[in-house]
Amino acid sequence: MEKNTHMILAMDVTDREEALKIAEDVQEFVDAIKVGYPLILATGLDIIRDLAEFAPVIADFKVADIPNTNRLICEQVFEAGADAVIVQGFTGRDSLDACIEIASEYGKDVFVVSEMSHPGGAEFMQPIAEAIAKMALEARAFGLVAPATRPERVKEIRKIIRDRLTIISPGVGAQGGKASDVIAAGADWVIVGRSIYKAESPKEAAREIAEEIQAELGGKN
Ligand code: FNU
Repeated sequence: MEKNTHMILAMDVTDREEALKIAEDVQEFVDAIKVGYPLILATGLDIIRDLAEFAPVIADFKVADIPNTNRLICEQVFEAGADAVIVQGFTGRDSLDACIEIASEYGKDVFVVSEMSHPGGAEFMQPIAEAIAKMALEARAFGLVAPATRPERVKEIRKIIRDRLTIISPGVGAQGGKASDVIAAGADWVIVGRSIYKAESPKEAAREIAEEIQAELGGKN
């Protein structure tokens, strides 16, 4: 995945035409589009290929099953045209390895959730987040998903993985996180959903956040 704008759009609308229109409008400001259950259950798996015309697609299925089922899920995701898949880490090393094995067969990427961004994410996941980050590093995942709502946690995760894995960070805007803070804390990409797709002008909303990120980076990328 190329790192230009440092921004990923979470496309959680449930209408195909709306999704395609937004993708077209904001494509210059995003490095990838993340799709998950809301859009895929509403419109079908083909939406992945349709959106891939505009930007690489990350399939946010938070895959969390036994290795064999994980393997079958990841095969479907990559056959459908996704460039990356988001999987849970708490299911353990064998489950993660199954996803990474399939991803490498397809030449695609796996992101592992270490700790979720909502308040409940601090309840059970935060205490095991560092261990998940270490496992993802050892398993050679492509990156981690860490909370933009808690930039200090992104900093901790960054210390563990150093520059060997990437970090994508949801929770900017609607959940209270600030793009520049989480980029400063060490995230490679912020993930933004509602603040863009619910804005009166998704394009202008995306432009504003992209500019905030560029200002934080001061052109150093
Ligand atoms: P927005 N998401 C998240 N927190 O928010 N995949 C996590 O810890 C995580 C995620 C997703 O709040 C969420 O499902 F692992 O509207 C949604 O698609 O900006 C997006 O990130 C955030 O959307």
